[in-house]
Amino acid sequence: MRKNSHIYRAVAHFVPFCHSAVGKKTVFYQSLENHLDTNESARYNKSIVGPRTYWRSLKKQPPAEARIFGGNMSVKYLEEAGIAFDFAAEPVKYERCDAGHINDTYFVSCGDGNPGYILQRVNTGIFKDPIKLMANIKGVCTHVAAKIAAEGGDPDREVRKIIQTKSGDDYYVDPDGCYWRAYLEIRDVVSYNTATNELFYESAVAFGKFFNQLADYPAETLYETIPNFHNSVSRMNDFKKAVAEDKLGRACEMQKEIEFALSLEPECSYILDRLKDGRCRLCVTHNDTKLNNVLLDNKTGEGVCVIDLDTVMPGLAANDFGDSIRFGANHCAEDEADLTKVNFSMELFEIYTKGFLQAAGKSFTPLEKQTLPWGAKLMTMECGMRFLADYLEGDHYFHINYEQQNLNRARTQFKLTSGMEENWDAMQKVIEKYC
Ligand code: ADP
Ligand code: GN1
Ligand code: MG
Repeated sequence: MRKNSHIYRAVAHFVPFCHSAVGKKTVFYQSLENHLDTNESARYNKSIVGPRTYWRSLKKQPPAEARIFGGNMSVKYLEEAGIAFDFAAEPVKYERCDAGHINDTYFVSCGDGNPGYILQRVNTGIFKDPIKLMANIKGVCTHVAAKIAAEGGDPDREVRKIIQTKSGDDYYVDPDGCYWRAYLEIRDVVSYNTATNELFYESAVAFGKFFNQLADYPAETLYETIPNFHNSVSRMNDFKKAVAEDKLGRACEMQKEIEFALSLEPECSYILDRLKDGRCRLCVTHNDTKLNNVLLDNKTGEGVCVIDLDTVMPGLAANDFGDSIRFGANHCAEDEADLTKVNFSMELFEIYTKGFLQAAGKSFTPLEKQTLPWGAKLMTMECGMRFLADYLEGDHYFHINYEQQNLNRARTQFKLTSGMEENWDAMQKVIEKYC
C-alpha cells in the first residue's frame, strides 16, 4: 500500500490542534485504501489524487467508516491553500469547524496581533461552478458593505469580507482541482444550533435586515448555484426516486416516515403556484437561513453578520422565513433522537415572526406575508425529505458524524411538520398580528 506522505504530513500538522480527530482521520484513510480491490489499488497507486478524490471518481459507495467520518477529513492541501491567500502573516494554526453540513471549514490563526481568517474548501460535488458562485458572493457582499458603510456601520464585521489570493484571485485551486476561498474571521461572535427566545429574535432581525439590504439588488444577475434548490415539487420527485431505488435496502426501516412524506405531495406546489400566477415575486433570498448561519455578538447577543452565502440567489421570501422556523422554532438539536422532546414551539414562531417582519416586512406584499406559514411547513417537510433521501442513498450529501444521523434529522423535521399542521390556525393568526 502506498504511503500518502502528504496526508500523514497534514495529519501530523493537525495533531496539536485537533487531537480527537486524528485517530478518526487515520482510520478513514486506511479504510479507503483497504477497500480498494487489486485493480483499483494499482490505479490508485499511480494516481496523483488523494483517497477521498479517488473514491469519488469510482462513483461507488465508500466504506461505512469513511461515510461516518466524512465530515472530518479534509486536510489534504490545507497548508498549501493557507499559504496561497494574502493573509497578514503566514498561518501558524488551523482548527476545523464542524458547524456546517456542506463545506470544509477551518479557522486560521496567523499569530498574535494579526486578524484571524476562515478558510473553506468549497464542496464542488454540490456547487458545480465555484467561479460563478464566488462572483455571486462578491457582488452581494460588495452591495451590502456599501450600505453598511453608508449607515456608519463596520463593513469588516457586518458582512463577509473576501480575502484574495496572493495573485489577486477570489479562490485558490489545489492540485486535486478543489476550490478554496478565504474570509476575514469575525471576532467575538458565536453561532448557535439551538435557540433561546432572545437569540432567536436577534437572528430574525439579522436575516430580515439582510433581506432588506438586498431588496434592490438585481436578482436576475445572480447565478443559480443549485438549480431548483427550494423547488419542493422537484425535491418530492427526487425523494420518490430515492425511495424507488432504495440503493442500500434501508427503506423498509422507515415506511412510516416515507408514507408521511408522500402524503404531503399535494401541498408541495403551493408557493410555486403563487409564483406562477404572479401573487409572489422572485427576489434575492439567502435560502439557507438556519440559526447557525448568523453570527451573534458574544456579549450583547445582537446579530452581527449573516454568513453562508453560497445559496444567495433568486428565491421566495416565504422560504427564507420558513427555513429559519424549521431549524429554530423548537428546543432540540436538528438530529435529536428522542422525538418526545421535539416539539414545534408557537412561542418561538411568534418571536421570529415579530423580528423578521419588523426588519423586512416593508419589503413584502400582503400576499407574500400570507404565504409565510406555508414557507415554514414546506421548508420543514422539504428538508425532511432531503435528509431521508440522503440516508436512502448512502449519506453522500450532508456531512454525518454517526450512521443514523440523516435518519434522525429527517424524523425531527417530520415531527415538526406535524406540529405545524396542529398549530396551523394559530400560525396564521400570528402572521396577521405582525402584518
Ligand atoms: P457550511 O456551508 O458548511 O454551512 P458556513 O459558511 O456556514 O459553511 O461555515 C460553517 C461555520 O463556520 C459557521 O456555522 C460558523 O460557525 C463558522 N464561521 C464561518 N465564517 C465565520 C466567520 N467569518 N467568523 C466566525 N465564524 C465563522
Ligand atoms: C445545509 O450548509 P449548511 O449546513 O448551513 C444545506 C441546507 C439545509 C441544511 C440542513 C447548500 O446547510 O439547505 O437546510 O444543511 N445547504 C445546502 O441543516 O444544501
Ligand atoms: Mg452553514
